[in-house]
Amino acid sequence: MTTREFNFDGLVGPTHNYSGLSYGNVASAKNQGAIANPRRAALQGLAKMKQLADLGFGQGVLAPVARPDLDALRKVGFTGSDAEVVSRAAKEAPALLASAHSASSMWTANAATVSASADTADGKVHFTPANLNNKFHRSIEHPTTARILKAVFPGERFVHHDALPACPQFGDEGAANHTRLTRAYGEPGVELFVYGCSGFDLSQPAPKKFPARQTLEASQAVARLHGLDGSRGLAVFAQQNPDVIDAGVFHNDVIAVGNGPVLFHHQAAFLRTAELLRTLREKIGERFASVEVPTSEVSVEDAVQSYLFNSQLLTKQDGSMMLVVPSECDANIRVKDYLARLVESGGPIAEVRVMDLRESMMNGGGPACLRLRVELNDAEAKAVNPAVLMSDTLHATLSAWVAQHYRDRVTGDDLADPALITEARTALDELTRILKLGSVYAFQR
Ligand code: SUG
Repeated sequence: MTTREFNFDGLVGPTHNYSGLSYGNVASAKNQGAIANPRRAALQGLAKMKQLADLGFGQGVLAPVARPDLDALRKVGFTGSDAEVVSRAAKEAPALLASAHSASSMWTANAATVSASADTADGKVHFTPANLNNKFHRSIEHPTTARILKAVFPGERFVHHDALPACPQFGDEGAANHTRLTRAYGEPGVELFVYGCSGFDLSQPAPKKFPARQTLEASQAVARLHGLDGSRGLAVFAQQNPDVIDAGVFHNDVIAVGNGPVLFHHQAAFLRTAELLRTLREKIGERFASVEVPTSEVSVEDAVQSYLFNSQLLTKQDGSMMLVVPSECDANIRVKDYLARLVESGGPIAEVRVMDLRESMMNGGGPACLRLRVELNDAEAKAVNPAVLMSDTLHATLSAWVAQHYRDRVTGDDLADPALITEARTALDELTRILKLGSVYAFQR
């Protein structure tokens, strides 16, 4: 039986826009008010999926949640017809209108935390959708995300939990703060949960400027739910360095990425680095390798600007590793030079591949944000809804679907256009048929 990693990328939805909704995310703030191109954004994402599928990696696609979310606006007091709700929100609360339109579900690293069956006490793959409690526009994703995950991973091999209680003490951002390390796929591993602060013990270190979105207690709850009790896989909890959160590292995957026995991370990523690396070496054994990037070579600021660590670290068929980085890494001379030295060094990372994901990057979402990793053995892979697995045909179908339904320009003003509601619904209704998801959207139920 073979076990391999699949990446499930989020498809960018038709209302992709730049509204500066994510305080603490430097790119989101910087690009507030910029003109978005949803069509280009979706095609960039599909091109990444296609490239990785062509290289032989397991690749799937996750549908976006439906936007605008008019129910979310009705819940906060906007009444009347759909068009009236949108026009009142545009006048009285533009930030709420933007929240209801955000295409943020594209960043599926935040969709859920996933534990491999090799790690869990009951030998099943576990999913906990992230409550994304720190930002209103993201906190309204999980009900639909949960339905989509159930439609993609059906049957008894998969266990779907509810999102954690929706309060800041249980703030949970999903796989963006979770990395699975293992000697080899299919073997029990260490699930590394990285949190920003304690939700209950306020005497613990915490960032001073920007919010810590993930709490220790949320990470512990997910580990308990998934049965990571050490009988097979083991949960390890480590705190993010609060200073890097204040420098714009709003998720751990902006400063570290792991795969197999390798952890690629910045020197300043964690609060107690030496202790963490010792634990990982002890649990994973000799093959564990830390590739630590020193501040003297790449500053935290360059890491945040280039998204060097928001890369995909993938094991190729020959066993060597490849790093998929955004083109912003190529444009930053210090990062580019570092990557050249990294490949020459003869370490575990043998290749770097650059991809253009600019539309997503302008909202702070790089290659790693756009994908949810799921390790699957043969039997589990067979149980996945086959309509979501990337192929030449699916890529062509989805590209044509995007070309037919997506605008190439969306500004803040466009969000008040009621025509966007119908356009998005028509597109997504058709998408659920292409991906054979059933009626996952509220407007279909
Ligand atoms: O939650 N940006 C997302 C980016 C998420 C990146 N994901 C990971 N690092 N895994 C966020 O901050 C910006 C939307 C706007 O400003 O319009 C936004 O939601």
